[in-house]
Amino acid sequence: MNSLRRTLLHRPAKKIFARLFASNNNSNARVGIVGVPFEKGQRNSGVSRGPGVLRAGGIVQDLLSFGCDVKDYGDVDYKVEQPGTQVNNMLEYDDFASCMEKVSSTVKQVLSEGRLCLSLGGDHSMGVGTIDGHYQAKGDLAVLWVDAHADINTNATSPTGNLHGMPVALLVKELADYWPYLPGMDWQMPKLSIKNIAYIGLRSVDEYESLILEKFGVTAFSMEDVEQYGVHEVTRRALEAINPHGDRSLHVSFDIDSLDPIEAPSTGTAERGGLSLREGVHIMETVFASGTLGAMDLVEVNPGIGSERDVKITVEAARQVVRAGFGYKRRGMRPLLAQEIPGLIVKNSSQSEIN
Ligand SMILES: [Mn+2]
Repeated sequence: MNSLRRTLLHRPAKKIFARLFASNNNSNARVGIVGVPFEKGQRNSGVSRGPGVLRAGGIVQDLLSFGCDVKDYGDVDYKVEQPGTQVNNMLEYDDFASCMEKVSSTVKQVLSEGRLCLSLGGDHSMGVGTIDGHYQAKGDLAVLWVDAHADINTNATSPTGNLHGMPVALLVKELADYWPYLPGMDWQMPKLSIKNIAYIGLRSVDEYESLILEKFGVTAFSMEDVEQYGVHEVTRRALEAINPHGDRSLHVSFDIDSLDPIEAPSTGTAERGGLSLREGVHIMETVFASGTLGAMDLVEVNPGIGSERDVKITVEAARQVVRAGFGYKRRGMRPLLAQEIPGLIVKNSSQSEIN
């Protein structure tokens, strides 16, 4: 007994644990990161700096720390293809159409290279690009839209003309006939079924949006549902409704304003009475456990809003939500074995804060 004990004590801890645990609970996810510094879908400046502050805040190191293999594809860059093209009640339409085409092709590339895609916004209009790219790579999708807002206005119903309130309406086939012809958007076909989208966190829904949700029987869990059933049950029901057999690739579009402004104050359309950070993390832990995640967006972090402390806690909240989605467990992770220590590939080092 004594000699065995001595032998163990003379080995490095890593080796002992390598023997004790044939398997481990680390993630080993392969992740591609895409920055989308686009802010023309709304009127607050600053949200284009979201990808920068999230990278600087440590979002990449977080993923590396528990075994993810990360490739940073840098920020999406675009040039306006048809400058001056306007569509009624769609602000900055020409920039939007050109940028989202690039976002779509980049997300498609990440997924086709066998990685999960994490897109960092940017405002929520980028969901048109990320979900289109995901659809092109994987076909029939399930979409979980975690947000205080439904983002399902058309240009005919939007009270503001802000494109970040319209992405869901642009993506779903059931609303295709409600749009005029959209020049420069021929690359984007509304293929997604509204039946395969579920919302969690709603608490600021416009009148016509409410009408659409009701008319199409959309799976929508607002804050009172979270209160009544609890976040675990709501998430379980949402995933069951949009992906009953688990055979669709899941896209989670996570607006940081789904969280209560106490948790995430630096965002452009904050609504009080939102999800706690714990509830946001729980949603993403449940998503990871489902094994269906294909891509995630983290949008609307705006470092131009609030104090330095506000920005800091907003970025920290975003980091916790993201790492949960890619396999981090609050009960703790096991140490990485030597062969699992991941690499980091940076495609465009000038756009990355890490090195
Ligand atoms: Mn929102």
